[in-house]
Amino acid sequence: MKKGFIFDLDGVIVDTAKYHFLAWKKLANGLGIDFTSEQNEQLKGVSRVRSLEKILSWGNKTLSPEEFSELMAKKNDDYLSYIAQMDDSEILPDVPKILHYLIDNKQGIALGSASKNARAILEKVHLIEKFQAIVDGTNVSKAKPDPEVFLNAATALKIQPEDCVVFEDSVAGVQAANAANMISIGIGSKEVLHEADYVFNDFTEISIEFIEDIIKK
Ligand code: B16
Ligand code: MG
Repeated sequence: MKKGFIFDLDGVIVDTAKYHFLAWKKLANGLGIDFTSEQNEQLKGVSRVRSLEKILSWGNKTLSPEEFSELMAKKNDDYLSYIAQMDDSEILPDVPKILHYLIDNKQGIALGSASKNARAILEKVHLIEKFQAIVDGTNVSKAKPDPEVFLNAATALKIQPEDCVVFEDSVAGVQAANAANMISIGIGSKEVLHEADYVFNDFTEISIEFIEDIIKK
């Protein structure tokens, strides 16, 4: 049986939330807005535009469209300077183990991320060649929790949505996977990701036996 395994990027394959945090904090503080790590949590899986809109609403600020675009570009430049330092050591534990098992067992493997920087990050950590399909923020029109990103990944893999499995760390991403009629596997806290079909703190808790069972389902 062949299944499609669709991986979110930030928070699943690598922890780039810490870099988003540094870049957003610099931007927010520059506007006189406080920005906490709790607020950063709420931006996980959220698009860049929507993230800036949320920060501005938290700080009760409005910007002209020109200022908005300028700050978005500035934030991304800062974020890219952090990404530039990334290497394979930033891949989260046991992600390669699961990827290699899936490759050895001829399963479909795709990326389904909101990030417009997904390809650059996968290249930095030398994982880009493991993915048969990459769907990211550059080729979706609707953000998670809309299922578009995962449905496009299923189409690219030529695998029916009900035969796909999604690994996700954000609530919106789990909702998107469920809306796509896929098996959702939350990576993170059970309290936060309670809508997922299964939840693990991280990949070190996912056994090969579990993956075998999922493939047979
Ligand atoms: P970028 P994911 C998401 O990636 C991040 O979780 C989210 O914090 C970020 O704002 C979004 O990508 C857009 O990223 O600014 O690089 O286009 O979790 O969907 O892989
Ligand atoms: Mg994520």
